[in-house]
Amino acid sequence: MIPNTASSARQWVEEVARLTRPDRVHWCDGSREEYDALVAGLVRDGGLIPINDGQFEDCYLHRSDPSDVARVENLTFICTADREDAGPNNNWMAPDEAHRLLDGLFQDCMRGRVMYVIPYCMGPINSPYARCGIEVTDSAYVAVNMYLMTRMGAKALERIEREGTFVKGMHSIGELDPERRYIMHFPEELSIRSYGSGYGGNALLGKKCHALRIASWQARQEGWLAEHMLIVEIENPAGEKQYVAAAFPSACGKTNLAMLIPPEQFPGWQVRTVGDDIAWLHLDDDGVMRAINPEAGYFGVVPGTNRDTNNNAFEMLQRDAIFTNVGLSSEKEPWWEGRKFGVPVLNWKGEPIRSGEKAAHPNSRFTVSAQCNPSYSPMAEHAAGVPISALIFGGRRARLAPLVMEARDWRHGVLMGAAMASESTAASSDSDNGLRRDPMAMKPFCGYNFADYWKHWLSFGGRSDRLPGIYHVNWFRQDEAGKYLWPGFGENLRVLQWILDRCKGRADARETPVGNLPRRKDLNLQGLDIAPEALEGLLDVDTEGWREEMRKIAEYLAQYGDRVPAELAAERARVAAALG
Ligand code: GTP
Ligand code: SPV
Ligand code: MN
Repeated sequence: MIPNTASSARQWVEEVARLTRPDRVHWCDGSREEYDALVAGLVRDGGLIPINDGQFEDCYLHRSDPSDVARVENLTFICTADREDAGPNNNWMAPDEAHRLLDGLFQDCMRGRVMYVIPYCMGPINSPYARCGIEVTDSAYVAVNMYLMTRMGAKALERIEREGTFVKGMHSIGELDPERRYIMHFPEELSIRSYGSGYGGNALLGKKCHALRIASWQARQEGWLAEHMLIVEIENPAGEKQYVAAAFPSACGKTNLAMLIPPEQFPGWQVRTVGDDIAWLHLDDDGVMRAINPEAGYFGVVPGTNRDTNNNAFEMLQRDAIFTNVGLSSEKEPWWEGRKFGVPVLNWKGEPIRSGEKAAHPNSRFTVSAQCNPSYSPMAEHAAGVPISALIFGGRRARLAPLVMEARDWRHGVLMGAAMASESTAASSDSDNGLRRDPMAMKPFCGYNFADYWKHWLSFGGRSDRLPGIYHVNWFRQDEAGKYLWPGFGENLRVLQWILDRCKGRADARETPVGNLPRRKDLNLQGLDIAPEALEGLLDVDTEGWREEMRKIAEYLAQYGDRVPAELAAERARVAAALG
């Protein structure tokens, strides 16, 4: 077994190499030359396919193994000494057993392969809030993705050597056999072992494994939060800049909200992206909640991206982007459902398209550096992060959840987050199309017992009187025919404007048992084409439906037994009583 006590990066890497036996070890320096050479190698061996040079400069297509197209929640484990620390929200395995299993799989697994050593820094390299790790991997595809998405290479290694601590991540694609696939986390050792998948969150260990599962554990110990949240900067015509962070479950609109383009009726407004997937939140000395984005790039959902929905994303995909599991058009351009032009000829597996079949996998993704985003905020590089005015939770719910509601106070906001539910999406390979509880959008990502996590969230209530307001939104309400009631995308700024005005005490609301909602007159609806009945549905509170919802939330919380904080249970009871 590889001890996790190795103090220096070099010593640890040597130990990993002794176990895995690669032909060669390559320490990544993070230079563009290195990236180009890795890409050239991938092109030679078919791991990347160059796509239309004329239009898409330095863009490539990667086709993953057809059995390896999303995160695998049923094969993802939190390995803590005490099973209760992982909680009912996680799969658990005893650390010794997990190490035995994984060491067996890793033994000699890199024979005939190159082992890439990727030192990375999650967060601006000079930020006190940033944390480092090293991922060793036998996948050059992972190395190039990490180059686009994290601050990796020489600078990160320097910081690691200075600090002497780092998260130790071992990754091998193994045989890509779904029967021999495990994503294991050892929060007590600050280490990760991932075997048998080359896809996204399973393989790019800085992202979900480190920046959420391991970081959430550290955050609880140290008094901060690691969350599945976008961070967006909103500047109004008066030049006032405000920041919000929002948690929506996977494939429920974070990237799109983070890159929002204001509608025509909002002249002078500017929206810029700080982050699109992960936020690390700290209280500063003045009690202000500040956020950094630990990432430096995006691994975003491709389907649905077009000039109308997300022109910033559309623009940034024209150069230096890697597409994973999209189709190809007759022009040899990447093609996906919702692209709106071009004719698909090959599906994501590289086969000629059969009629009625989707060209892109529903969880096909783009990888691109944040530097390519036309709306990238320079504040994303700010070591102290950005001050957060509002925290927003949201889900994909055809019924019940209104367009927007505001929590009465911090405690009610924590309940809103803990009570989140959302329809499943293609982002996880074990989704079943039903509605599932996804508290704070962290069901797949919280590295410890949810009951302890809610307690940690609640503890912020007593630590500052300058906490952000908490809100809940739902862009996905449908009518009986399945049509979305709200136009979404750029128009979501109307909801953000109300939220930000509420934070400044400049907008009205009506109080209801489930929270404060805008009336029609409280929202800026100027120039919006929406049927009055649709709006009424979006701003309605269905009392009977909410009573039933509160019963379901009680059942859900009961799974966590005595560990559920009394304050949270009391808050649920308060809302249930108010509903009558
Ligand atoms: P992860 O990267 O999986 O964490 O997802 P995400 O939350 O960043 O989701 P993303 O923004 O990529 O959106 C996923 C899907 O939701 C895409 O197909 C979008 O087109 C769609 N979507 C995003 N925002 C809206 C919206 O306001 N309204 C509607 N109807 N669809 C939206
Ligand atoms: C998600 O599923 O929430 C993602 C994609 O952001 S992955 O990196 O694969 O987790
Ligand atoms: Mn995500």
